[in-house]
Amino acid sequence: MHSLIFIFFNLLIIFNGPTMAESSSPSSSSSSKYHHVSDQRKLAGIQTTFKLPSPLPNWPPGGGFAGGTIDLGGLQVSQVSTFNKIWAANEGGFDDLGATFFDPVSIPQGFSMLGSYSQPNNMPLFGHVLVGKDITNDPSNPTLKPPINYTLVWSSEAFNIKKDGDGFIWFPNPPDGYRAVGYVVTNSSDKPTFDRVRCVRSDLTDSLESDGNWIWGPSTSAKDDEFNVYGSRPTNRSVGAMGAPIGGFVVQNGIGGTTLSLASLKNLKGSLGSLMPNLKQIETLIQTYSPVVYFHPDEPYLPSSVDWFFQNGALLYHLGNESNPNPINPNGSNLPQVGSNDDTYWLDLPKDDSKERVKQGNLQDANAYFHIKPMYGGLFTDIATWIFYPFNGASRAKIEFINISLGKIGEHVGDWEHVTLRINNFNGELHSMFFSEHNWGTWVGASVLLYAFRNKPAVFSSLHSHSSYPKSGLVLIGPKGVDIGLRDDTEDGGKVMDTGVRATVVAAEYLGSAVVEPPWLNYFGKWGPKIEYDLDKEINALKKIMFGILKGAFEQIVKSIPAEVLGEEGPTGPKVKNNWSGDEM
Ligand SMILES: *[C@@H]1O[C@H](CO)[C@@H](O)[C@H](O)[C@H]1NC(C)=O
Ligand SMILES: *[C@@H]1O[C@H](CO)[C@@H](O)[C@H](O)[C@H]1NC(C)=O
Ligand SMILES: *[C@@H]1O[C@H](CO)[C@@H](O)[C@H](O)[C@H]1NC(C)=O
Ligand SMILES: *[C@@H]1O[C@H](CO)[C@@H](O)[C@H](O)[C@H]1NC(C)=O
Ligand SMILES: *[C@@H]1O[C@H](CO)[C@@H](O)[C@H](O)[C@H]1NC(C)=O
Ligand SMILES: *[C@@H]1O[C@H](CO)[C@@H](O)[C@H](O)[C@H]1NC(C)=O
Ligand SMILES: CC(=O)N[C@H]1CO[C@H](CO)[C@@H](O)[C@@H]1O
Repeated sequence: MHSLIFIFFNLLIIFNGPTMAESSSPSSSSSSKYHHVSDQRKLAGIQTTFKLPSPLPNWPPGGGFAGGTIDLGGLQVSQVSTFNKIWAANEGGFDDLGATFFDPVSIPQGFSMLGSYSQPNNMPLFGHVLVGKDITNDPSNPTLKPPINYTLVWSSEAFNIKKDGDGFIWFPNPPDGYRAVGYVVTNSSDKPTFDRVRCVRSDLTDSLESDGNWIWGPSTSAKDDEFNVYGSRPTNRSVGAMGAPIGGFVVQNGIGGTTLSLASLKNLKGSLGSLMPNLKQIETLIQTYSPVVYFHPDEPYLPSSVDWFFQNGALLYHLGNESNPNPINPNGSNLPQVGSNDDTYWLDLPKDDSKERVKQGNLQDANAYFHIKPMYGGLFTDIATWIFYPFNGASRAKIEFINISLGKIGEHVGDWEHVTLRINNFNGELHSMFFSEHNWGTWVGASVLLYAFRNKPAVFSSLHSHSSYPKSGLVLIGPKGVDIGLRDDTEDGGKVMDTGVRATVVAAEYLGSAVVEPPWLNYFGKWGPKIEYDLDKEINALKKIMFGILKGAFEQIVKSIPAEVLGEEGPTGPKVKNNWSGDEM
């Protein structure tokens, strides 16, 4: 993961809803030694209800994990994933296929709706929305109350689009001391009845924001000056933050539009550990969902275990004593544990002939390292899956039909990459997965993922740079609308790693001392040396092999990479990355 690039091109041709929608419908295949995946399959639409390819295992017993309901502190929540369609737009949104709005049905006895659900029509129906029940037995201060009125936020009446009748979106006006946590959707202009939905006592709420995942708007891409529907997430999303979203949507009514803001729920009980998987449950989760990583057939720089890297000659350098690097103990126990990003230490490849061999990694021995953490008030378990590559190859560029290797640009020693599984703590089902790409990334819902076999999602690692993608092919990172950019190539070419085979849980802070962190995890120095090269020299060397219009195009690419990125700072380990204790993005 070189910190290069992504943000510096004013974006880009990369995965988002529409691209993914072309991909795959998940399917199972029998388990054999090597599983080719095909992403030529067409994703089913909303008429189909998504199910994971294989049945869920029986989770080992213990604690509140997969317990079906969660007590947030006088407010019990349960999740409902059976829906009654209220209204659909059949135009606009992803693939111009529209979106559908639903109410939860088959709500368990005693529970009430907290808000409606919505999703795009171009993917199978897959989602849930929380319903709530007051369990305080205190009529003077209940945790739920009906709204006292509704405000019409939007209606489709003025929109000349293909639609199933007209849709109306209402904001429940809460009584004093309560907040609305979801919208109500109707297919008539009559105000919904007050018993349709409940508002939540303010102390059980936190702030909510759009998660940036577009669900629908009247155009085929989100336009700022139009009405748009997005997924939602709590604003405060650090590990252990208590905001808990109901799984509904938020709307943005053009520029300076609606100010009626919904809240997220908040877990007042706090004890997130009781909702989280214990060690046995973690093992089962990893065996169920461990990502399967496909490397490019031309990839020279494969992963290794950290121990292999240390045992095969990696060296620890200290500023001021560069001529005396030290070998590293297998588990990293002699690495400095300074607890902050210390620029005075770095690792490097061995100096002898084994250098080239170590750069290539050792796939047979490669481990995957897992970090387990509670998210969103304990509603989800995030399982970050880290892979170590001794070496990250040079960036590659595409200029029209020509491939160019950018010399030394982008190369570095010590490359940490990750993907993150997000597991639903009500039932242990995979909810979504984060793919990290350079210093950016993409969330993909479980219904859109490609599965290598059983319930194991496929990950495609890009040639040289090891960015993670949910499908194979070329991704061009660069200015929009031209056939020029840095290229991330991924392909299912026979080199593959099931991260569940040599799986090591390296951190799960909520389990206290049950998981012992390996010493290398608390080495906060650099995993590779700072790379210094003469950029002009590199560029001029490359320009010699180009001609005419290509020279200009090439300069355009290289000039968009800011100078500070080119004199790379040296890569850091998992704990030093921004989101070790935060949400992805
Ligand atoms: C209109 O909404 C009601 C629920 O209020 C639902 O039962 C009905 O099916 C909806 N009509 C259409 C055409 O979707
Ligand atoms: C409910 O809101 C409407 C406007 O949406 C307003 O005209 C009406 O007076 C309100 N009713 C109550 C009881 O506040
Ligand atoms: C976010 O949540 C954390 C953990 O509960 C808390 O310490 C912090 O104050 C919160 N930040 C904000 C801005 O609410
Ligand atoms: C330099 O490194 C060597 C080998 O680790 C060590 O013996 C020596 O004390 C170090 N010198 C300084 C000045 O830190
Ligand atoms: C790391 O390895 C050393 C031997 O090289 C051993 O003494 C130590 O106990 C190990 N530490 C851990 C945390 O595994
Ligand atoms: C460019 O590189 C990609 C990925 O390695 C390869 O598939 C493609 O054939 C190359 N194109 C040319 C013109 O060499
Ligand atoms: C690199 C990255 O994804 N950083 C994000 C980490 O999470 C916070 C929010 O929790 C975002 O603001 C960062 O962009």
